[in-house]
Amino acid sequence: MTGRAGGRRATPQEIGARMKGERRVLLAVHENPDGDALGSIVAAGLVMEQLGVAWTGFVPGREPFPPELTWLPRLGDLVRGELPEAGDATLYTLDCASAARFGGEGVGAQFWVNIDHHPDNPLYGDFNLVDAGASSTTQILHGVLRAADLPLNAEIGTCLYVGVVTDTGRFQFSNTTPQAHRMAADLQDLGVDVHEVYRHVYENVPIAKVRLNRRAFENLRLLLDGRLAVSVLSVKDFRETGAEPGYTEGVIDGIRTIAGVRVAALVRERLTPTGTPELRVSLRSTDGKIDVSDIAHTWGGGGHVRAAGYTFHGRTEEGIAQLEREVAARQ
Ligand SMILES: [Mn+2]
Repeated sequence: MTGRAGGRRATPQEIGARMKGERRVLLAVHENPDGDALGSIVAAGLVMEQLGVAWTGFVPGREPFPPELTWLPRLGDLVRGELPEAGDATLYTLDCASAARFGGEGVGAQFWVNIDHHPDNPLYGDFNLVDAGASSTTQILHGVLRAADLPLNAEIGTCLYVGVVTDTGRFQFSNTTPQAHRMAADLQDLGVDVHEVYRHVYENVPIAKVRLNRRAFENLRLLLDGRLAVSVLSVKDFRETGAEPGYTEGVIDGIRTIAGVRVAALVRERLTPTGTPELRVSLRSTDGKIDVSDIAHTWGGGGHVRAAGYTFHGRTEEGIAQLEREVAARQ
């Protein structure tokens, strides 16, 4: 699905005004949610609560959330699995590069608001607030709250902060803009405890995740003279370390630190219910010169220039060989 008939770009003020007038909303984010997705959906839910708007939050899939994020408020209220009927509720999708990413193609929403920062977002909503220059979706939300004078307190601010601190790699990645720092300063002024967030997100790692990380380094392959680093995590690696699927969050950030690496890839093997092999591939471009979202598009995935992902249907060696060819063709 591309745009809806009559769909258009909307300003933060327009989105904020619409939020104030809502009676019921359905909030949704993408499958395998990261800190930005969960921070966005929970922050938006808390804002709705303050406005007296009834809200339902939906996260596709049934896999547990990444352990470093389970302390966020209201996660237990989020609906998993099947997308609920929108009914008369306005649908807000957050951090979703495409309608397919939250499983919502054809969802019966009367009005659809699309808030995102992925450059390849096709503006599928009735209102689209898509800013590829924003470091995180929570930064765009913060802009909406400030532009329309919507409720913002330390609890909401903490959720917004989690999105920006994780999506910018703790204010280190190339998307760390002055605006990201200004937002962080504003949130700190509201009472967000940044060290407490750091403790929760980065010093609360389950030992099984540390072991999984070690496996990722043990399984590392340097290809194309060290310019492509690929690590494979097999079903066996998860079983033997006791790690859950959500434990891979951030593992690729270790792989990308290796000197000389221009593209880092983390390949997770999965078996579909029918028993056919499937790979979830995450990609990072370290210097930004190789557009990994372009590579991800080859297999129907997407993302940003420097961070993207896709699903490969086939065997691991074939998937890696094809990835190697695509990277080689772009350097
Ligand atoms: Mn994001």
